[in-house]
Parts: sequence; C-alpha cells; structure tokens
Amino acid sequence: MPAQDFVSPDSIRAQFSAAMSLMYKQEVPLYGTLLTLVSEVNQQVMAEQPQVAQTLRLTGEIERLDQERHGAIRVGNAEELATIARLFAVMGMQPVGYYDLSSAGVPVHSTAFRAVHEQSLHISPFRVFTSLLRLELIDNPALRELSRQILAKRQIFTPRALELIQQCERDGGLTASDADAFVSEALHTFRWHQDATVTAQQYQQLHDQHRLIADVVAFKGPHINHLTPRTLDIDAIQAGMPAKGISPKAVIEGPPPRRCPILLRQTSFKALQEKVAFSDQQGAASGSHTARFGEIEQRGAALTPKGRQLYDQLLDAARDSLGGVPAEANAERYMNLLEDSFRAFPDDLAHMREQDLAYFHYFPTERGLAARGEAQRPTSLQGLIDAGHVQFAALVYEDFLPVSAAGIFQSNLGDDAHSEYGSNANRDAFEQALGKSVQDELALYAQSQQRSLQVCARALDLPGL
Ligand code: OOG
Ligand code: NI
Repeated sequence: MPAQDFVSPDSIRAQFSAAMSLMYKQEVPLYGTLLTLVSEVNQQVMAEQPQVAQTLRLTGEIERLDQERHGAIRVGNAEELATIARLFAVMGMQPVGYYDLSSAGVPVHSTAFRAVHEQSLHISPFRVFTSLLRLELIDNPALRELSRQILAKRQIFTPRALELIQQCERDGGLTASDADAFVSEALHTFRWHQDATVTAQQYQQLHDQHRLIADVVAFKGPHINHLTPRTLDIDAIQAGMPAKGISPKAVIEGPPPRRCPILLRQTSFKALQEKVAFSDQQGAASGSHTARFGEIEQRGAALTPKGRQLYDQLLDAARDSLGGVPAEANAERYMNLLEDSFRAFPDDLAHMREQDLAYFHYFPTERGLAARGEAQRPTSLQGLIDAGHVQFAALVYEDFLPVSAAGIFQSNLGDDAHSEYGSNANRDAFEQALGKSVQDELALYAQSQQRSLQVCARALDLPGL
C-alpha cells in the first residue's frame, strides 16, 4: 500500500475525538448541556473582549476551540496500558508527562496521551489522561489477588481493533476505510457497560477498599469517565452551572483568575449514580455505581521550569495558609488566599516573557516583513519586538496538573474519601508497564517556541534568532 493512500494520524484523531463526543453525549446527556453552556460563554467572551478573539485568530486556536476536549480513563494492568499506548499511537498520540496521584490518596499513576507537534495540535488537540491502577498499593492480599485475576481475564479491545493496530504498525498507516473501521472499533473500548464482571458482594469489597478500585476492576473496560470542553471564561461557567441544573465542585482547581491565564483551571460536577447489573443478579440492574462526571477547563500559558516552580511555590503557600484541603466550607477563604499569593506572579505577557516564566509563539509582523531590505533594522529578538517587527503570544499549556487532577479525582470520589498511600512516585515502573518512556512536556514547549523563532528568522531574512 503506497503511503500516500494513508490518512494522516491527525485526521484519525480528529475523527475519533468527534465520535467520542457523540457517544458521551448519548451516554451522559448532561455533557451535552455543558457543551451548550461552554459555547454560549465562548461566544460572549469573543464578542465582549475583541483582543481575546484577536489573539485566538493570531495563534489559530480559534479553529480548534470548538472541538477541543480531553477525556480520562483508568486501566487495570500493564498489558492494558501498553496496548492502549499502541491504540493511541495510531492516532498520533504519544504519552507525555508522569503524574503520581498516590500522594493525594488515589492508588494510580498516570500520563497524558496527546499530539506533540504544534501543527498536529492545531488539527486536533484531543488528549486522554490515562491512569494505571496500582494493585501493589492495595493492602489486603486476598483482594489484591482477586483483582489481579479479574483483570487478567478481561479483554478490553475488540479483535478487529487489535488487528487494525497491528496492520497500522506493520504498514505505517491506515487507508480511509480502515481508519473508519478503526475509529468505530476503538470506540468500544471506552463505552459504558452496565453489566459488571463481579458479584454484588465482590463489588462491595472492592468499593470498601477504594471506590476507584471498584471502578477499574468491576467493569468490562476502561469507560471514559469524563470529557472536558475548553472554555474562555471558567468563572462564568462556574457561576452559570446551577442555572442549568448542574452543581459544580466547591473550588476551581489551578491558579486564580488572571488577565493573562496560565496553565490550567478546571472545575467539575459530581459523578452520576448509574444502574449496574452485578454478575449474580441475572441481568437485573439493581445495583448502582458512581463514576462518570463532567468537567470544564480553561487553558492558559505553558510555563518554563522557572515559571512552574513559581506556580508550585505560590500554590503551596496558599494551601499551607488554608491549613487543609479546599472544600465547600472554606472555598471562599481559599480563593482569597490564592489571589493574594499569586500577586507575586506577573500578570502581563511582556513581563512573563522578560522574566522567562512562560513559553511563547513568535510571529513576524507586516512592519517586520516590510523592513526586510533595510540596512538599519534590528536583528536581536528584543530589538525586533521593540521595533514592532515581531509579535508574540503565549503557547497554550497542553498538559495537566497533579494537584488539580487529585482535586478532580477527589471531588468525584466524595470529599470524605481520603485514603493514605504516602508518596509512591514510581516513574520507572510506569514506563516499564507502558513499554516506552514518557516524553518531557517542557522539552516539547521549548522546541515549539524554537520552531516559531526559526519561522520568524526565515520570513524576516535573518540568519537566526
Ligand atoms: C482523572 C482525573 C484527572 C484532570 O483533568 O486533571 C483529570 C480521572 O478521574 O480519571 O481528568
Ligand atoms: Ni479531566
């Protein structure tokens, strides 16, 4: 099969992301309500803040905004994780970053599968936060063994999906009709299954150990547990949710509101109670399980190691002053502490750039292009910016935040469910299960920034920047 007959992994990802959204809308109708709210708020922000709309046009994000979303799944063992990695690779999604959630009382560690090049991200920024259950953290040996056996028996991929993954690896791509088949086969892995694989009593045991363990072990596959659209104003969403019959979690995770958003702010609504049929109930759906929820996010600038260090330090300071986990009762105090603490983080792009706190995308301006032939023009980046020959916009943060992720996990596990696992980061074990190493997100942002400087240099006829 000549390579030119293959469809690009980017378009398979875009197709898959749209199919997932459609499936989740049917499974969780409240997700559809959320999409409507997000699109209303985004329209309003663009109408009321022309400079936001203008930046979105400059960076091209305006084209990806409506289809932008991330999902999350939890897999049960190394084999599932390694095969999921191969499935995502068909769609050009690579594992980026390592997140240890054990220190927050959740017995998993995670990565994000996503596209890594800005051109691919532009076509479809779809990402999946993927967690691997850590059976070794279950302290009851009998339950650990039961879980291991149950997970070893299940097959979360359809035979045709496995064939198509192999075919893609062998041939280097998929034709349009094979890609269609792949998308619909892959979708099965992420569907909700009402029939549990365990008895009511086994479910209860797993659940008593940790609700998350029951969620992973008791079902046929890693159902998508939320799908998250991207908003331009998360405070407006948080305030607007109750009027749409949705009750949000107590606080928005991440940094406080700012003129220049950084990293990621997220809020979610509580998991839904769903009917389940346990294996000893002859198909009667008389049990229930809470797993799936809704989440919204607002994305801002990707931070450099220096910026990230400052972010972590200011977030820790706010949490230390709060003296506990943010919840309903102390939500307002927490938001005030957060705002106070983050006054130390410059809130304009020029200062963030001068102090090397964020990554940027650079663009040549009309004036810069017009000045190409002039002998007396600036040649340094700062000189070009000062002369208005180059402009810049922040690179969007494409990843996740461990403290926020823990807050999202907790909010849908119930505020009272705080287990203790200590701090058990084990990136080596995760990468071994995955079958490859995870990519360093900071290196990806630095490369992307560097490529935009090269484009500027070429367009402005300069030897380099
Ligand atoms: C994942 C929770 C983390 C996020 O956006 O940080 C997450 C999960 O509940 O499986 O989705
Ligand atoms: Ni999420």
